[in-house]
Amino acid sequence: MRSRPNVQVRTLPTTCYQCNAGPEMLNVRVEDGVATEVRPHFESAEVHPGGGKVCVKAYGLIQKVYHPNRVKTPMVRTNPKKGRHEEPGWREISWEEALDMVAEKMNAAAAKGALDTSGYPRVATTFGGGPTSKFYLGTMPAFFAAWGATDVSMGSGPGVKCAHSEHMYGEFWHRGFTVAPDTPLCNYLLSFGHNMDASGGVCSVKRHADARTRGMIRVQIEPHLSVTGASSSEWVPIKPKTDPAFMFAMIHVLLHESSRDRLDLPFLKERTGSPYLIAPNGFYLRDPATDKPLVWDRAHAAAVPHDTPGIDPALDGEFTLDGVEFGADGERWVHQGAVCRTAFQSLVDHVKTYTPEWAAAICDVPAASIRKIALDYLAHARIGEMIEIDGKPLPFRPVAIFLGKTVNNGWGGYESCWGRTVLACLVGALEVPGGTLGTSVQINEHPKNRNLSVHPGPDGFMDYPLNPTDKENWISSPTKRDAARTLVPLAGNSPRFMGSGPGHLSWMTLDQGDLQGFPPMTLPDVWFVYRANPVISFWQVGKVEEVAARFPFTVCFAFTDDETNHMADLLLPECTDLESMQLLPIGGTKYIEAFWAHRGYSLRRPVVEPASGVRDFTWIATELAKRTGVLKGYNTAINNGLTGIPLRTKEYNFALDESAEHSKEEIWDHVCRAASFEVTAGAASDGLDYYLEHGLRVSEYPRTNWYLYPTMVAKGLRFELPYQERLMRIGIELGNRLHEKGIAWWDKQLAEYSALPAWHDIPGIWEKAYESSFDIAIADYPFWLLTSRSMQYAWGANSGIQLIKEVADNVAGHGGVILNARTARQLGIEDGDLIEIRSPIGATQGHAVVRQGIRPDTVLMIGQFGHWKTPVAKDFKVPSMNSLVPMLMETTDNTGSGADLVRVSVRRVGGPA
Ligand SMILES: Nc1nc2c(c(=O)[nH]1)N[C@H]1C(S)=C(S)[C@@H](COP(=O)(O)OP(=O)(O)OC[C@H]3O[C@@H](n4cnc5c(=O)[nH]c(N)nc54)[C@H](O)[C@@H]3O)O[C@H]1N2
Ligand SMILES: Nc1nc2c(c(=O)[nH]1)N[C@H]1C(S)=C(S)[C@@H](COP(=O)(O)OP(=O)(O)OC[C@H]3O[C@@H](n4cnc5c(=O)[nH]c(N)nc54)[C@H](O)[C@@H]3O)O[C@H]1N2
Ligand SMILES: [Mo]
Repeated sequence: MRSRPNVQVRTLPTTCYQCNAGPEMLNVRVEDGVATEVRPHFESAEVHPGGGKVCVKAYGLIQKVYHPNRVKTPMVRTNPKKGRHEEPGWREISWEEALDMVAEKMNAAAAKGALDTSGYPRVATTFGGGPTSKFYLGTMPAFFAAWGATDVSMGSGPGVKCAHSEHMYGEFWHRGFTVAPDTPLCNYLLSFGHNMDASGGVCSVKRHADARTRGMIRVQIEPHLSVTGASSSEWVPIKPKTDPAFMFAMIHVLLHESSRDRLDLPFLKERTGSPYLIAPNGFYLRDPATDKPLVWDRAHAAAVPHDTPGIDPALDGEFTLDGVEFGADGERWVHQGAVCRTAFQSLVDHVKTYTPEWAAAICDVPAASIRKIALDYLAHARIGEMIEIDGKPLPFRPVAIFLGKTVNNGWGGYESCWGRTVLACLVGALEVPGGTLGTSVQINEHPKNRNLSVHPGPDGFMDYPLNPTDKENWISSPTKRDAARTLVPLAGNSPRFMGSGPGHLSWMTLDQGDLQGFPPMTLPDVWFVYRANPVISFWQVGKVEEVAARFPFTVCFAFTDDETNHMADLLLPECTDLESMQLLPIGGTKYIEAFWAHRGYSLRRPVVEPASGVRDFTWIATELAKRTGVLKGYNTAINNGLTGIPLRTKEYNFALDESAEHSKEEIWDHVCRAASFEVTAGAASDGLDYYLEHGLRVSEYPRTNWYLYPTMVAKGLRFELPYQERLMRIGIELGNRLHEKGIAWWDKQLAEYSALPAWHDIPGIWEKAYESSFDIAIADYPFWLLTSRSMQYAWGANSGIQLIKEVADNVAGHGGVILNARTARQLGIEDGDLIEIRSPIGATQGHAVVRQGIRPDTVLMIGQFGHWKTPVAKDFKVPSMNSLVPMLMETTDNTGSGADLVRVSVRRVGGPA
């Protein structure tokens, strides 16, 4: 860059967390107080798995801070009518007035009682962007903690659209809220619809490139050829939502077409529930003296408790035995001479008919291809080999399976997650080097190290904070609008897992009427929205838009106008990425492939003076705490660690004076001191100045912590696979509770609690749901409409930034509707033609992008657009699937999630623009 005389130039380190592949460091060049350039942060090259490089999205931050359409002062609505076609009539007001107004509404709500007549919190928040919004909220979480009952369950994009089923099953089975391959060591990777070269961020892109250079084979199995598919060894165009059948057939090949001793038998015997015996009613056969599940010990030819030392448990086989069996709700059977198979034998029998030929017809993939992939997977697993990590010998199993968000979510999510995890167990590749890893925990403690969340639970497995399903403790009336604790045992109750139940329940019932047996759905008195745009990012956005317009008092933190804050009563402009301050946890193991060999903290800091009129979140939180009378509780919450690190522990004390008001610098200085102490194991306690100068502080994070296996061995625990005895029991109990209340509308979901998931017509669920809900013939909607990530865009969050669009326009697939060349020919459509895409609930239009790289029965829209208010984005004229996907109980799975897909028709309506 040219240098000009007398210009003060500084390069300041800060942190980007625009999507959940982060956070990562960047450098910003600032000339005379103006941010002019984003640069890599090579200072962290040694610790950052991406070598300090910066993601494309970070380069948009300069235009973001100087966006001409920014909201730069609080604004109040003057038009009491709300709706797409109502102008809000924004009037500028002072921060004093705005904060007083919020506090007055909150205090008025509190005066009526924290919960409303239906038992729902009167204050609700919708924070978007996966988990990332929390890392921009400063001390707001401490404010809400001090405030009390807040409903975090009104759905926006994240949650039910987003790896939601995987979050629960992954965390249940192996503390994997998010699951990833151990890419640095993996040699053979199957990806069912995970588009990591777009969605994985810098660490992932670099790691996958390095892995492919050293010879890792990556097979991309997905209906459309994503950027990831395009750089993989092979693309397998599978039919949408049939992935479980493919994986079931792989299991068949491993169990029925190759010899048993090619599997990891010690892993199956010692680290899984495979040898457990199944009694006649489908639950474990137990020892009457200890209640422990029994296994057949080949060494002594006897049935013994699973944890008896020195035994050789049988994997295969059927035995005639005595014992007890526990069912649901305390049911107990005593057996004499009962015929019992091992869990493993049950699995073998279960997949007997799931041949590659059987799957071929379902998945529309040749049987030979499925068989070859299964055998390649097995051949690459290197069963029996060890590798040294940080001086410790660990099993080396360099094969993994990665699932994308439409595969691991909604119906088919359970089957896919189970199939993937069972395939890992068969070759001993779960939670070991080279294999499949969990990379974060949210439902369990402890976020800083997954291994600390491993505690012995029932039957030799890990414990798990299931929501109660027994008669005495079942939470019969929902505590939040998504009813997670009532309907979803696996959701747990962690404050860190925000979107834990069917987040669309509120939108659906506010629109379609109440659910029988549940209290009437209510609107919250006060609704806060931040970095979420449910009127664009959710399903059936036309309905969401109508319901959002009915909320009595909506406060939106606003960057520019957007479709959701168009319905707000108050807009509050906060300091954005380059203007705000927060200390963030960095490294360790986190979402997607952000697992590092270091862990610590990095600072997001104002690199430029904030625009006049915008305020830092920490200041906003403190002001709200004062005005609502919770300042002390707010300070206590900060001291207790609501910013991510406690200020007071047994080892140190950097606590704030709880009765006083503190500036943002003071608060973050204390947090920084605690962070320094933690990272240096007590050697340092530097505050804010250190992080302002250096940007981050990390220490080594042992790579052995990436793997749960050593902890499982040390604690003598087994992974709860393949047989889901516990899930079967809670499913029956949940059904009993709901039926006692006369609730039958969750019965389809209850059927998902099976011990061994069987194939059922998963795509057919959508087809039947549409036919029964809309009086249509599904044949009139012959195509599956899917969506896919764009690397340049963080959801819709940066769609108003010009530079991002300029880059994206150079990447194939943006800007229209991707459809297959043959399909296009049959429909008389040429590349660039204007086409209509119609689902049973509506129609939208866009330009055809004709490609070979998509199945003939599939169309695809990249990203989430369809904006009608967001500046810049509203002129894209790019359609969105979200106006076409209905919210239905039938398309909701037992975890409460759905999937981003819908059946549509396609027709030409005109030529190119
Ligand atoms: N079609 C389609 N829809 C999808 C998906 C898809 O793949 N395709 N994916 C789904 C998934 S998995 C997810 S997680 C969700 C995400 O969906 P959401 O979490 O709802 O996120 P966005 O749509 O990105 O909304 C972000 C909003 O924040 C605003 N914003 C951006 N920066 C700032 C800022 O600095 N300050 C303030 N105050 N506001 C800001 C933007 O203007 C935008 O309105 O989307 C879901 N929806
Ligand atoms: N740059 C960037 N990165 C992001 C995000 C972002 O917005 N921008 N968002 C983050 C978030 S919140 C999430 S949830 C993740 C999502 O990350 P991914 O899971 O990678 O999600 P997508 O790219 O939406 O979808 C991946 C692929 O799924 C395929 N697909 C759709 N349906 C099916 C099916 O039935 N079977 C199979 N086999 N494939 C199918 C599509 O072809 C698509 O290419 O990305 C995260 N990372
Ligand atoms: Mo997501």
